[in-house]
Amino acid sequence: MTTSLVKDAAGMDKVVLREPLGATAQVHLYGGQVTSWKNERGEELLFLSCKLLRSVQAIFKPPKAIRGGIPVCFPQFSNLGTLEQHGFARNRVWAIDTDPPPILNSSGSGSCSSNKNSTVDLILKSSEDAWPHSFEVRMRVTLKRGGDLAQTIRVRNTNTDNKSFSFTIALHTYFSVSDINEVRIEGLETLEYMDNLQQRKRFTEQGDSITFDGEVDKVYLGAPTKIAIVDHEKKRTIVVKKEGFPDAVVWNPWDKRAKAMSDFGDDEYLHMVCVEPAVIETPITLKPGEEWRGRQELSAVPSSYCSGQLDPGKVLQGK
Ligand code: TA6
Repeated sequence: MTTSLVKDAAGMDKVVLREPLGATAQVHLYGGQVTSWKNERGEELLFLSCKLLRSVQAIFKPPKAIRGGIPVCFPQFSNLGTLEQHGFARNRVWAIDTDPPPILNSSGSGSCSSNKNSTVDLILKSSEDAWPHSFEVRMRVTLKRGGDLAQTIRVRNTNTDNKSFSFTIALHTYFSVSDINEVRIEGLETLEYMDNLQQRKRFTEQGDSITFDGEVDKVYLGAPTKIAIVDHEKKRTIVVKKEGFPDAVVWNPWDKRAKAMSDFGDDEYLHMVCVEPAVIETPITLKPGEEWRGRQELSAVPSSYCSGQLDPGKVLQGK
């Protein structure tokens, strides 16, 4: 298991995590953003815009956010407030947290990072942000033996007066897919959702798995702890497990919106889908000294109906 701090082509600091079977992950300090997650065969599982990859210097200029990977939307999701779109955490430089407090598991005992995993701890502290609160956001990114990627994020209210604060938050994960027309999402059937393309009007999702034939921008409420992204062509299913995030966002900009985004290739909508654990409907409120915690764990498993291998439905039922 190795963890190393290096510079990328634009001279930006990033941490590279490696596990013995060959899987890797990269986390940029800028935005505290996971920007790569590869399986043991070196296949990239996250989407990062080629526009960015082709000309890092040209496109990637702070305070612009990195288009792809796992941006952290905090303390505001989308335009749900007075701050900039998706808050400021994704365009701040995070620091390496050299002395993170243990992450207490449900039995209250600490779970330090084990040597079976490759881990990095990052921290974002309040500074001259447009947000009148003192806070600490800690994030642990872990590449597990075998290649699963886990992300635990903790928000603490460190106000010294008795002021509480509220926030919305999302891990805005961009997954790489073979062809969006061949992808379906399982686990969100029959759920209530807010449609961001219709002024957040509420609807109920149809009973079948979600497929794509146009722009999608939905916030699923009370989403289950497991969601599966089935990529037929790649015979691969990504399982997203989440804790502490009641909602889940599904987004694909499709063609028109893709053309309108300067940091996104016109056809790149075909090769990505965002599935984002989130807290949107009911913001979190923390009193001074209080802490909120959320977690996502991503695993990529081979799937193919014809071979009788993984049946996403069974996965979601934990079978
Ligand atoms: O998560 C979906 C969403 O909120 C969409 O509405 C779309 O705006 C997307 O995020 C990307 O936002 P960005 O600010 O990164 O362009």
